[in-house]
Amino acid sequence: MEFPLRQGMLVAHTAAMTSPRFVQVYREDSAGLRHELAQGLLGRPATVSPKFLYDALGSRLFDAITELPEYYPTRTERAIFEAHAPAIGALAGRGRTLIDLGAGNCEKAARLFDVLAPLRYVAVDISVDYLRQALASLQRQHPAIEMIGVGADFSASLTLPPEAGRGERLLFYPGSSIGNFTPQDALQFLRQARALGGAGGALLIGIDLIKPKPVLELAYDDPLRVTAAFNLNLLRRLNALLGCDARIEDFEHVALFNEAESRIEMHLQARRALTLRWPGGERPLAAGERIHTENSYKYSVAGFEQLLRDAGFARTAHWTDERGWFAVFLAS
Ligand code: AVI
Repeated sequence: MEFPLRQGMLVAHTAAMTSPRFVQVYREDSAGLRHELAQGLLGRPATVSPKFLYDALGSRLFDAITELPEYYPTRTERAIFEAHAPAIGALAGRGRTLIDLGAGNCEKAARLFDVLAPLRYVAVDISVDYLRQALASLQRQHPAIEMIGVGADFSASLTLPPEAGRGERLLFYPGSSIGNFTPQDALQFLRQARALGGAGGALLIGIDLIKPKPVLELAYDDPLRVTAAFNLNLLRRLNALLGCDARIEDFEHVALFNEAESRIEMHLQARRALTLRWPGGERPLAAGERIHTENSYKYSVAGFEQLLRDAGFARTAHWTDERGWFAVFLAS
């Protein structure tokens, strides 16, 4: 203990920075969710928004999907970040506020802390409860980075509470999550991202690219049937949230690549004629009729560059893997 005073000061400083702050903005409106689900089921074709895929079990199933050999996006994106981290860091710049949209376990952003050296890390997810554990342990490892967890639903509108702070912002949206928006909604999202970044802001985003149909379809219909479980879990959510009487054994998981729309579609297909019933409504389904549950759009590099330009980003750079299956874009 040669320098007790300095050491004491260091401990005090570290202690001040070891607690992430949390702000919950999103409030669940169960009547609104019931209405949304009922309207979707009554549509032609019937639909359920993919946002309902992610309850506690659905999120675990998605994590399991990312470990499947057939689901290439997660590991391909990780390899791109690993291979090009110095170049990405050099272009993105150090000392920014890093805003992680859909942070989950915060792992992907944390891997970039070394090259990005953010001053502040804002992890956004639908519920701060999903973020608490991950952020607390990350804060212990990186006491000098100010950390804030925000519970917000940015699928409707991309805004942040004042606690997210200002400073030069780098928005981070990995995993090709933008692929789950229609191209029109993706454009709207990118425009909002540009506005949220403000002057000097930038966006680091992962995009799944068009590739041969068999590769795509296997990634969304794996032989272990984890993706099938992920999709079928929606029926449990329908039952829990809407009071519906869906039986999992009455449906099968369907995933197909719609080449004209450049998207993987997931559906739940009725194995027999049946009627779904819930308080205040019902929806007959013929044998083979489908509930459309998710789109996952695949882009070309040129197509996504154009979308970024249409959203108002002036400069873009991108990195891909050697097979050209996935791309990471930096837009400013
Ligand atoms: C979260 N999102 C980017 C995934 C995707 O690939 O579209 C969701 C998913 N659906 C089935 N498998 C994975």
